[in-house]
Amino acid sequence: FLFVGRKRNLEGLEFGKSDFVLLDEVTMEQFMENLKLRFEKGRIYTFIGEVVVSVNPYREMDIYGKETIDAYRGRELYENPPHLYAVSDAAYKAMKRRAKDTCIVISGESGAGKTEASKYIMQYIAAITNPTQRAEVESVKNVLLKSNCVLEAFGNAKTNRNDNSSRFGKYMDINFNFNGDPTGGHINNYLLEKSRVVHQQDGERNFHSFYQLLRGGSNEMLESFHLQSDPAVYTYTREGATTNNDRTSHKAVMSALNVIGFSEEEINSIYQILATILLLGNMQFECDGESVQIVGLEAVNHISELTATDPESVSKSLLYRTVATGGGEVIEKGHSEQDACFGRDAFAKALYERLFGWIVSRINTVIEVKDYNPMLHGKNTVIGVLDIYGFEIFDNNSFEQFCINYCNEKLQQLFIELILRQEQGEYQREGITWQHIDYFNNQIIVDLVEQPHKGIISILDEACLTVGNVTDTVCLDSMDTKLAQHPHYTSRKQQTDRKYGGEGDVTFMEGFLDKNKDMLFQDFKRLMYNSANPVLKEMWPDGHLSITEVTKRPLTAATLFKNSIVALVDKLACKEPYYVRCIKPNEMKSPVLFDDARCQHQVAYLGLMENVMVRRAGFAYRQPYSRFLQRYKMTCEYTWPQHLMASDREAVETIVTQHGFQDDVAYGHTKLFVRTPRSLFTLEQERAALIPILVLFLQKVWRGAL
Ligand code: AOV
Ligand code: MG
Repeated sequence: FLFVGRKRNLEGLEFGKSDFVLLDEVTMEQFMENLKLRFEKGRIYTFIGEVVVSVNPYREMDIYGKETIDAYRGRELYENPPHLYAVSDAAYKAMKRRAKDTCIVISGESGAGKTEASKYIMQYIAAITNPTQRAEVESVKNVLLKSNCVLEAFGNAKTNRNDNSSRFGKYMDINFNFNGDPTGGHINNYLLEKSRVVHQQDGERNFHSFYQLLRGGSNEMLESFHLQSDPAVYTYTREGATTNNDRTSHKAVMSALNVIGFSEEEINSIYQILATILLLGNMQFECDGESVQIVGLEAVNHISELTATDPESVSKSLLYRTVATGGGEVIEKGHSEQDACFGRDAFAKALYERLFGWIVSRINTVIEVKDYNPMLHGKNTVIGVLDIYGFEIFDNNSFEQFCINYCNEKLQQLFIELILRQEQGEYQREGITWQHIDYFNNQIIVDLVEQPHKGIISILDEACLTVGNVTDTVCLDSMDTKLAQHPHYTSRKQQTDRKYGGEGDVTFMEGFLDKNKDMLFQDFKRLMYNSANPVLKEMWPDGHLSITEVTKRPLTAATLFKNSIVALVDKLACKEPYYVRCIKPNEMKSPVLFDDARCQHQVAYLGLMENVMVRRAGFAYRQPYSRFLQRYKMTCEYTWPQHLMASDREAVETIVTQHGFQDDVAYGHTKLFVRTPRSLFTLEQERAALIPILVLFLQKVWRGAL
């Protein structure tokens, strides 16, 4: 009776099954029925074993407060209803108790709730650590949390799928000391969608930061930057309207930058760069028959003032480029009007990309772990949180969607690998025999994209490096020929099927080669390197190279991206993974609509059914003997007082045998494995039936009746 423990917070069956492995049968129908029922009852999280499936509620939920945090802190996964906090706590416990590096991988399509989930996870970790409120730890936590606000302002934008869509990938390591308190962290960012700086699809916006500056910047600031507050005035922000949020967000971002430790000078430089980009966007060129000129020199003066460069160099870099001739001679070549526009846009995009990269590395210098001595402080462990751009299909899909969707395929591959490996590893460690389960293995899709010589990236690179006029269409033709036999390759020209997991076809080719080449004239780099503003200069270290020193064939954007994603996957693969699988319930951002077809589609391509099957084909539940005993000993009359003498395992065997499900279990070295949920149900029911009797009994004891 002493083992009733703290009050458990389990849900009733009217909310459906809290774990998909508990379904009576693993059919898509039952899976969907359960998912829908839970969504409608406001239960947005459901387990598949240790994986949390989340459905975006599209409304504020009262499930993230202090009380909930307290309920999950330090508890085992199955002791509470499914929640992000349960998986966060599991990752934290593994890290703290077993000194394991862990990671939480959040996946799902655009708008499914990944970024929100990553923030709740970080808030949870912040809330449960540093109980003694040590100032230096508090400050690390504060910076980690505030970095979200800054990165979202500069890296997120409204798309047609999500009003706050991440346009970069983010992987954040949080470091912990032997006490389990955060000591620092590191952020890796992946391919920012910089083309958005100069062009957005209908109904979309540029990055939030621009509107925040225009709406939230003080009059003095805007005046000194030569800006007007109306985004409609600027070509780069013309399409997107500001919202009321922009003003409040601007304040929050300024304050976050301060808290993180950006100096006044640095903050000012950040906004000067944004202003420069907006002014660049409005710059026009005209051809007077012979040479190309800038229309209206005022903008040149403003840009030179904002970037601390001289006006002649600004206009020169916009109108000419330095080229090395075959004979080693260096000449200045005037741009055509078209080249000038291309150069201007490439410059604007590069300014933003470098600014973003610089902000991330500046945050990293603040949060990097300093003075950590493993001899003194014990092993330095990490929890990594991955929140990357989700799979997306638009009416027009381009190079960015190709990269984003490739990245999602890679993560799906990792999920397949690790979930299988994790299961197999656990059975092996515990000495249990295990039967293999078959999956659709998307490795074939990953190979199609990344294989050396024959993959899509290689074919693209080849086209980019070929001298002469290789157009997007020529490249597509070459791809159509080379990949004709591939079972998963089609192009719009051949137009039959689809290539990626989404509905409809995803084809993309226009502008691919330019985006892959990602060319920026060296003249712009030199211009920025020569800036008198040290912050700006720092962002362009490669600007000191003269045209003859510049590497002829830099790696292409796709190859750089591929390399960074391969490195990311390696980093994740050596950690103990925890998964959050996000589902978007509908396309209307509605809190009540559950679009069956859309949801089923996501369940299918996320491989959730296979996930349940693997979990079930093996053993649905596993629990360390001590835990099992603690929870169920009350259901067995023989364990008292024998259990005092017996080992935990022997006592568990007694309980199992008494309930007659000895054929349904396997005994591992440290854990009991239960094959079907039925057995556990029996125990749970019996336990639930006993609790009121127990409570009555205890009340009587209190009152002295017994
Ligand atoms: P994403 O990160 O998965 O998309 P977000 O996390 O930005 O998606 O979620 C999209 C929107 O859904 C948010 O702005 C919220 O309005 C709402 N939402 C998501 N999760 C919750 C929640 N737990 N509670 C309340 N509202 C929520 V993308 O970055 O586009 O792939 O690239
Ligand atoms: Mg996001």
